[in-house]
Amino acid sequence: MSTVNYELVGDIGVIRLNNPPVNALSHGLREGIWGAIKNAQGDASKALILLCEGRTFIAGADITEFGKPPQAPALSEVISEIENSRKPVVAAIHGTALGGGFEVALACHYRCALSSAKVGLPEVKLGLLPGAGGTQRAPRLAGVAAALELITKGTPIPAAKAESMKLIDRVISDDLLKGALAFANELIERNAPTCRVRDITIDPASIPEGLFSDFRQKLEKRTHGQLAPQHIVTCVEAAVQLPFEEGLAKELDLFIECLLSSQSAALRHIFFAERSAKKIYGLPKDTPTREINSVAIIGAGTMGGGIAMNFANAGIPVKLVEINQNALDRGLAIIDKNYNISLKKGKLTEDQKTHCLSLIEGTTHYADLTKVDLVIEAVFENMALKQEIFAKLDKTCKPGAILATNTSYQDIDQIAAATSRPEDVIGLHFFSPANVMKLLEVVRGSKSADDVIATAMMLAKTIKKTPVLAGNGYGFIGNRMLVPYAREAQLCLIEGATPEQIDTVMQSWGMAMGPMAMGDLAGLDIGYKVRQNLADSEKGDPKTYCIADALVSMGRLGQKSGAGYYHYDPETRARSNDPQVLTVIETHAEEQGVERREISDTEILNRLTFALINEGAKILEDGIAQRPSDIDVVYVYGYGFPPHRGGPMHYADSIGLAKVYDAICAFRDQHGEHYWTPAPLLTQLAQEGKTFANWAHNQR
Ligand code: T1G
Repeated sequence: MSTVNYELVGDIGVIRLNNPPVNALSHGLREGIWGAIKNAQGDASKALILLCEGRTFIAGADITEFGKPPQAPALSEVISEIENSRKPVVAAIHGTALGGGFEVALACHYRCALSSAKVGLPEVKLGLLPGAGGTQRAPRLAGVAAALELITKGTPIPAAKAESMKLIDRVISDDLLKGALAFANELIERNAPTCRVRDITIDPASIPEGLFSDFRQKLEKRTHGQLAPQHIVTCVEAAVQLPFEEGLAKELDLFIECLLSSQSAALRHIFFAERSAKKIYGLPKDTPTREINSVAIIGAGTMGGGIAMNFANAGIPVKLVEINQNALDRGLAIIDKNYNISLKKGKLTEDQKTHCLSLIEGTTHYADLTKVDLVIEAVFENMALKQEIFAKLDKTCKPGAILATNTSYQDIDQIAAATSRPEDVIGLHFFSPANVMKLLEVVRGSKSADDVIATAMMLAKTIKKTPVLAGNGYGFIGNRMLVPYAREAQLCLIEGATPEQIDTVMQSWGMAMGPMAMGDLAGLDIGYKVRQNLADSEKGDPKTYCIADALVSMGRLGQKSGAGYYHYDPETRARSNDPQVLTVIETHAEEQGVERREISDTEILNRLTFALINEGAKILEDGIAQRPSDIDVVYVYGYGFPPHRGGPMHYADSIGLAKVYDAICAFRDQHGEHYWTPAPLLTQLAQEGKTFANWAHNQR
């Protein structure tokens, strides 16, 4: 329920907005602002302040209202009321003034903000563009080049930077109301005008030749295939070339086009999917959590080091455990190197780096772990070793300590069985590089206690990860779906495609990286080593790995050896096609009795994406994922699935489950039912004309 209160403080009319949790511009709030500004025109106030209760200034339009019938006053009407006020209106910003919230602030005549505040126009992350004048006002204050970066990136900026860009007039160090009142009184004393941003004009001659076209080209490389970014450039161009009202009209047209696009629907789906993933069916909201004030990581390899950084970055002391000092020193050196990379990128200061490193203490003694609240095992994927470690932890760690494994696919219950406290055991599956990737699969064992699960989900927010709860089954959610995806890539390869064709199809469709290039990045020897420990009967269909193993046998391990499916320039690591690989492919196709054929891009795309969807349906049937949107979060945040396609399950809904089902039946007829039997849930929903989203709704 939103409220808008008005109070006269001396000569200043203070308008306080309150619409928990983030003061989104719901219909009620828009009505309240509009009325308060209108009513204040006739009272004794000489200036007005607009500020918010709660944790933040207005954080944007109310996304939950999108797609519903519009209710007056529209945001544009509220903005006009503010801008045409006869008295100066001052926006007083704290928290994050985002999207429509910052557009309201830009419509005010002046803006002040707490030094801790951030402002931004993140609409592009929802497949939108600022639809309430942001593309017209921001360039008038900050300049065209800065506005293009701000709006196409969508990343909020701190108040001080906004002030340097003239987006904020005054930064306030402590008490926002007090500072805003003092600023407003200054304006009154100097009889400051109600200066409207819309009245600023941009001289077209001031724009460097080719600025817009060069920016468009650079942008396309970063956002290929996305609608909103290019439309933002068009809007900013209009801010230079057209009168304000015409620029506003242009912005509205393109905003509506974005709003109605499938890309925006997908991105808004992911926005809410990420938030609903934190909610666990059957776990009461008030489930207690355990305090985590100290952590230990077993294993200082790439993963262990990255995981340790997450906790140090959150200010939590970490003990990093290795079997000997050499291994420990290597691990600590990797961490130092990673911090230096972040330092070079300006992601942290020297002091912050020093502080984080001071929180990471190496040890080779388990005896140092007796008081830690959480241990995360991050050694290589050997079950016997993991069980040995958990048995030791069981004897060493205090009662109530949470014992977690970072395994990427192994049985949590089998690991928990090595302890006397399976209720304290859980999976925390990080993704490499662990200090960068947002996704965290929280894997519940059959005996994991509720408060352990709740603690893991809470901890994800502390270390800035996006958690998704997964059940304990091979590969959990993401890696289980990766198996058929990789399988189909390998089969397309041996049946007639090339690495470049497969990767080009998937990358131009929107995947961050194609499967062959991904294999080269991760290392072809990973799968090879796993298969070396398996009997032939356990390795599966040789057509799905013979090429990769042949390349490894030739010393072509991927990027790390300078060659894999591609050749890599030793200096730049730029990849190029290698005719030698085609020879390997053709040789093994012949050995496997496969007659290579022309494979269309569409077949490649559908075999790889529908394999994901079919496995996702099975994961839902098995109860490994709580909801289809959780699977979407996993694949977008952990596997480079294009967010503007919403994740595998949303994508399936968007093209229609009947189409997916029919295609899978055709693949079954062509390639056999071993790989292509439609999942029962997919079959049922397709036949009922339903979507995965419908199914999720009924599961609540
Ligand atoms: N509308 C409706 N609900 C919202 C919302 C919004 N704009 N933002 C957040 N929520 C809900 C969210 O779903 C969650 O609900 C709760 O608030 C807490 O959010 C015209 C068209 C502000 C940085 O893109 O970035 O303006 O799960 O868990 O981590 O040009 O929320 O509790 O039921 O994220 O502290 C532009 C989106 C909109 C900002 C706070 N604005 N929000 O992060 O909390 S489009 C945005 C955020 C627009 C104009 C255009 C973050 C946050 P529940 P949370 P948080």
